Amino acid sequence: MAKFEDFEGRTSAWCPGCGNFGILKSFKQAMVELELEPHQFTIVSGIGQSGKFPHYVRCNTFNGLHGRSLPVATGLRLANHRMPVFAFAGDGDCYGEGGNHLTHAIRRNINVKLFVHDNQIYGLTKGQPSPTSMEGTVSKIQPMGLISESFNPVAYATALDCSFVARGYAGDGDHLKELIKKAVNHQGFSLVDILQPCVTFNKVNTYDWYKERCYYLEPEYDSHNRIKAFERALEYGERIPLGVLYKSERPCYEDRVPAIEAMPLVKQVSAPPVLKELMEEFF
Ligand SMILES: Cc1ncc(C[n+]2csc(CCOP(=O)(O)OP(=O)(O)O)c2C)c(N)n1
Ligand code: SF4
Repeated sequence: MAKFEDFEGRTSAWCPGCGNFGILKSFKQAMVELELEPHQFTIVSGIGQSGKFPHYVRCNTFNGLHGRSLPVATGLRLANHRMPVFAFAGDGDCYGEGGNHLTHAIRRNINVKLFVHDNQIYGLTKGQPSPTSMEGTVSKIQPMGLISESFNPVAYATALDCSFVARGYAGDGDHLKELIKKAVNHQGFSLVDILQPCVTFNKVNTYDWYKERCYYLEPEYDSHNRIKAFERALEYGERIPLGVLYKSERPCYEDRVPAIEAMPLVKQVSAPPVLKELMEEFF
């Protein structure tokens, strides 16, 4: 069985105190407890501080383009649907530039687990407001305050009947680890929006700010009740619920593709020789 240290990747370039460290630790602990070995899963990312995540985990990885972690993850699942695929993205990466991919991954119900590092800011490009920044946020490029309303990812995903919708917090590693395990064990597209303090550029949504507001869903909370889930998903401000907000058991996309019913594409006979010759003409 793999140990925590077996997932050790390269030395991190994140700022000391960044919420990303909590996410990294919880993820590795979850892999250990799920008894997954580094070679047994793949993680993909887009661009941003969150996009560096695959550099810091020893496993199969792919660092894609800004906003494009989900198309890559979808392709990987169709090539080998026996391999768990975890997508990591920033709030700007996923809810901004990659928003359209999110919509269609939810609609298709591709069996990918998406973990969004939601620091309510563009971290890597030095603190511009992102889709989840609160209205009125003051930044260097919005000195009079942000005039757009904030995007609510968990309400959006619930409205789209997303198969698994959860919210975690980078400041509570044990709770986040359990959420990651639940998302991995769920069959279907899973979104875990993770509140992540950015200690360098986001001086509003700090560890103290979250501590005052975050609360845990009660044990008797019914995550299958979509109307109630939507009510909870809309809560953001004075109180912020953490936990599995919504679950909907729907068939996964991979289970409905006839071409991979018998075996994954990677195990199927490779292209006929004539195609190989044609391809070689291009090199
Ligand atoms: C196509 C494209 N557009 C814009 C950029 C510039 N860019 C790089 S990272 C980034 C913002 C990342 O913010 P977010 O996704 O919130 O991640 P964080 O860095 O906060 O983790 C932007 C706009 C890019 N690299 N590629
Ligand atoms: S800029 Fe913010 S998000 Fe990026 S590493 Fe530093 S604290 Fe983390």
